[in-house]
Amino acid sequence: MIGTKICEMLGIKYPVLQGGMAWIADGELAAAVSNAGGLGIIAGGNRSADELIEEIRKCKNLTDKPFGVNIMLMMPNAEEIIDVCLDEEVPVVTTGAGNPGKYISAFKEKGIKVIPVVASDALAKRMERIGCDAVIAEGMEAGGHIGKLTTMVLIPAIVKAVSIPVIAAGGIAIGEQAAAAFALGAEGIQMGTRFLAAKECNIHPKYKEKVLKARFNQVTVTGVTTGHPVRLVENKLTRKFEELEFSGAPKEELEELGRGKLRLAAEQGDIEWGSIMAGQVVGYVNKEETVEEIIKDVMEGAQKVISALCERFNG
Ligand code: TUI
Repeated sequence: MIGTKICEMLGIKYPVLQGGMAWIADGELAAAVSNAGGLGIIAGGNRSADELIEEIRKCKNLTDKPFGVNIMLMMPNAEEIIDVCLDEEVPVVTTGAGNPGKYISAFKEKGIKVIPVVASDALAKRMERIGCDAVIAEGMEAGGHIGKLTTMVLIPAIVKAVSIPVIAAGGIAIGEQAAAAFALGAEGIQMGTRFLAAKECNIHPKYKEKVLKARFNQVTVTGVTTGHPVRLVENKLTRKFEELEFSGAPKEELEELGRGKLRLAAEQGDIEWGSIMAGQVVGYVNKEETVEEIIKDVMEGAQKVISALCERFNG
């Protein structure tokens, strides 16, 4: 089986991280991923400090394996979320939408691994310089808020730019894609969209059903004109957004339309006016499975592809 520096660093069996999806990734999903040998990650992005403590405790009750918390640095309560991670001594934090520099020494003192999400080689270099343990390089195939470069271009650029391990994210849901990520130099993979369909994922059943049924051509990107592109599944919300965006509506109006819409889809199940964030890989995600089945399928699939390639090229 594929073992990498990331497995050693994080104390996990498979180099598979579960994306810390806001409004979606709870203690139960994270524990299931960690119990299956990957690294489960609880979303900190949408929670109050007390709600996060509750999810962390739930996770700790369900697994004795390492897990992580994702911190959205641009959230107004980010510092409280960071304090919770320090107090609870969570083994790993991943960060998004900002620079975790100010907090690195506090995390280090507690032995907490820090792994920021980056979408450029310049930011990856900065993250290495300030002492991060690894980076998650997220290509624009990913769901939700996205950068500009594809995984195919971004991963080798970051692998060449830094010497800390690189975890590939964006556009990975099947063994072939995992194998490709390793070929590009990644030491691990992070998946979000495929875990949306996990039995242990507690999103509203209508969100899950939409993900299972969505075809490749139903995934779209809104917010290109506002400079905040978001990848999601087409519905009334995305059509309204596009209409406003291309009629030159002010930025504020567009931002107002997007506000609170992920919660509306993930918690309330409003799949017409809610934000159904998902990556380009959504077309590969067609059945509900346990987290264990998902990880096994992706890792065994990758192994098969790599063996077949060795056979083909080495005779
Ligand atoms: O964060 C994501 N994807 C997301 S977040 C989300 S929903 C949400 N929105 C607001 C609050 C809570 C939840 C849906 N999808 N990906 C990680 C990511 N981070 N991609 C890119 C970045 C990033 C962007 C800018 C990292 C750093 C950065 O700037 C740092 C700097 O100093 O320049």
